[in-house]
Order: sequence, then C-alpha cells, then structure tokens
Amino acid sequence: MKSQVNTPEYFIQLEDKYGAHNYHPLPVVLSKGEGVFVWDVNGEKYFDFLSAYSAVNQGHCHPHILSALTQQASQLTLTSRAFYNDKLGEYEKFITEIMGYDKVLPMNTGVEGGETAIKLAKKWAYKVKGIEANQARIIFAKNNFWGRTQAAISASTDPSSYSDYGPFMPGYDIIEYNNLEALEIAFQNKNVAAFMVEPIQGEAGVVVPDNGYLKGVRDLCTKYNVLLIADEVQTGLCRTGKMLCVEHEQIKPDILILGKALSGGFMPISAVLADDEIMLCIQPGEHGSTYGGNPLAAAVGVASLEVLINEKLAENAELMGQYLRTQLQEINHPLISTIRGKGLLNAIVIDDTEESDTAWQICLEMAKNGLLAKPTHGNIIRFAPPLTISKNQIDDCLGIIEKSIKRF
Ligand code: IF1
Repeated sequence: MKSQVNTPEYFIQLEDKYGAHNYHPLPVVLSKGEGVFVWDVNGEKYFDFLSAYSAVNQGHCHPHILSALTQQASQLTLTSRAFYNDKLGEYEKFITEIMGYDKVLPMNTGVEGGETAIKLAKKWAYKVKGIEANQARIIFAKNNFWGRTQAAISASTDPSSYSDYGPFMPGYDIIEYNNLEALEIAFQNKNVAAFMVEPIQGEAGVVVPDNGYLKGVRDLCTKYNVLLIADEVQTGLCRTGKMLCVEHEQIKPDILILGKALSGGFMPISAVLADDEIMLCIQPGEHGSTYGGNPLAAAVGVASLEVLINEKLAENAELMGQYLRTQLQEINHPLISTIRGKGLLNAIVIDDTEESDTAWQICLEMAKNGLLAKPTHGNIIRFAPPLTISKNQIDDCLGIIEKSIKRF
C-alpha cells in the first residue's frame, strides 16, 4: 500500500523497505531541530528529552557551531593526516588545556575512541609496565556499553549486544560495577593493563555508583599500576553538571574518552586524551583514521567546546537536573519506582517488569503530548534534554510527563 508522500507513514515505510532493521524507533518522523525542540513532518513540536543520547548537549543546530561548520566547510574539510592543516593544532591545544592532559588523539565515533584507548593501554602495558607480549588484560564492569564493534561487544554482558557475534575478543575480564572489592580481586592478576569504566552507566539505565566509588577506583588503579580509562562519551561535556563526570569525585583518569557532544550533533567527533608517558607509546604509523582530526571536525570541536564554556552549560545542567529530579518526586505516581541521575543525565524506573511495555506506552503518550523520550532496557525511561533547557521549559515538560503518566 503506497502511503501519501511526505506523511510520517511515507517516511517510515521507506525506511522499512530500504533500510536495515537494526532499530525500532518511536513512530515520529522529525524534520527540524532548534535548541531543546524538534519538529516532525506534520509540524508538531516536541521537547527533545533524549538529546540524541547526549550528542546535542548544546541544543539542536546551535548557531555558533553551525557558523564554524559552514565557514570551514567552504574552506577545507579533509586533508588526511598525510599532511598538516591549520585547524588541528589549535583544536588540540584548546581541548587538552580544558581537560588537563598533555595530548589528544582525535578520532570520529565514540567506539573508535574506546578502541583507541584500549590500544593505548596495551601499548603502555607492554612498553612501560612490562607485561609479557599478548598477555595484557582489560577489565570492564558488568552492563558496560561502549559501542557496537567486535571489540566493544566482546566486553558486553547484554545478549542483545553480543548474541551470534562470536568468536569474541580475548583478554577481557568482567566484574560487578560499583564494587571495589571485586576490582581489587581482579587486580591481583599482574597482567591487568587497564580498567575501562563509565562514571555513570548510561545504556544500562543511568546507573549512578555510590559516592566514593570513582575515588576508590582511582586509588586501586594507582596502587596496582593499572590504567584507569574513563569512558565519558555519554557522561562528559557538561551532561552531569561538571565538564567531566569524574570531577564530581575530583579524580583524573589516565585515559579519557570523549565523543557525541564534542560536535554538538553536527558530525561524529571523538577524542582520547592522555599524558605523554601513555600517549607517546603510539608512534607514527601505529594507529589512525582517514577522518580523525580533519580540519572540519577541528573547527566544529572548538566551537562546540566554546558553547559549553561560554553558556555555562555544566552549571545549568546541575541546577536544572536537581530541579527536575525534585519535581519528578513531587509527581509521586505509583508507577515511578525510582528517579536517579546527575545533572541532566536522568532516568525514571517504571515499576513493572523489564518485559512489560508500559514504559514504551508512556513514551508514546508523552510523544502525543509533545515530549520525546525512549525507554532503555524495557522499564527505564531516560530523561536527558539539551543542557540549554530553562526552568520554565522544565516546568512545561513536567506537566507533560505528569499528564502522560497519569493515563496509566
Ligand atoms: C546506538 C546506547 C546510549 C556510549 C558510551 C561509547 C559509545 C556510546 C558510554 C559509542 C554510544 C550510543 C550508541 C547508540 C545509542 C547510544 C546509547 F543506548 F546505544 F547505549 F547512549 F546509551 N561509550 N552510545 O553510550 O559511541 O560509537 O555510538 O559514537 O548504538 O544506537 P558511538
């Protein structure tokens, strides 16, 4: 049956027929984004409470980033790293000074950042720590998520991420998240190169560890000469109320991974930061990427970071996040069993089984009322609007959330 052109059904049917079925999106077809809002093809307006999984912290189509993009796009977009360009060095200086590291290795997607961090840790393990060749081990926490490559899903404990994708990358050990005893036991193995961990587990459902966990991780990594890799692809860049989530516990990871909002949603940009002792373990020809560090990404990266700083988005995320969580408590609806998060990375747990589709139905109802959010792991709904959101806009969203959930 042919749908009428330019209706939501028309676009959905096109994707169904010609696109891989590796997603199950909410039945909303978007055509415009600006700040905290997106519009569908019928001109319906929505609050975006997903922010493309924290890639549009600066808000959709931020004008400052847009102008940097358009200006550079007409100048020079890609040289490959066979040559230098006049944008990469400035960006590298800017981001390393902001984040407090000697150097940055520029990549594109978040998962490439994870792969790069693990390769760096292994190089360091063999060349500095002195682990025997091919014996280096990387520790991950249960329910971690750092992307969809073979190396990433080899670390996954979620069957929907790893089933039927074997054989898997060897050399990994998995321990409980938020458990320092388990970590110290794993560190008895002298071949451990690194522990790679999210400061808050995003995909797992915005799982916030106990206060002191990250400090404990830092101390154990130092004690056992194991590198601490912080995956801040989702929690970083002001999302949790600080430039970096690890700042809540005043710790410095040995290797830092950034992505998503590093471009404000304009293109894939990721970055791995480390000090010289680690970063210089990779020498020319030992790692790279066609687009990694391209001048367009460098210009967009600078503009994206400028917006975060100049618009004080960490401070706003902290304030608006506290307000949102407090007001969500006020709704006091029996279906909302838990409210958790830091800054504007939040989630509510719907008091139902993971198999039930109540959370999905609530998201459909919120969409009807003008707010877009999506469940993760069945009964958890993530609430993560752009960090530019105002108190009045939060109040409007709370009205929509309350009205929608009261239908159940
Ligand atoms: C999808 C999830 C979120 C990440 C962390 C690395 C990466 C991600 C902490 C890899 C990516 C994305 C992947 C995207 C949806 C989204 C997601 F639900 F899939 F898990 F945010 F929670 N580290 N997360 O969260 O970055 O290679 O994607 O740029 O796969 O649909 P990427």
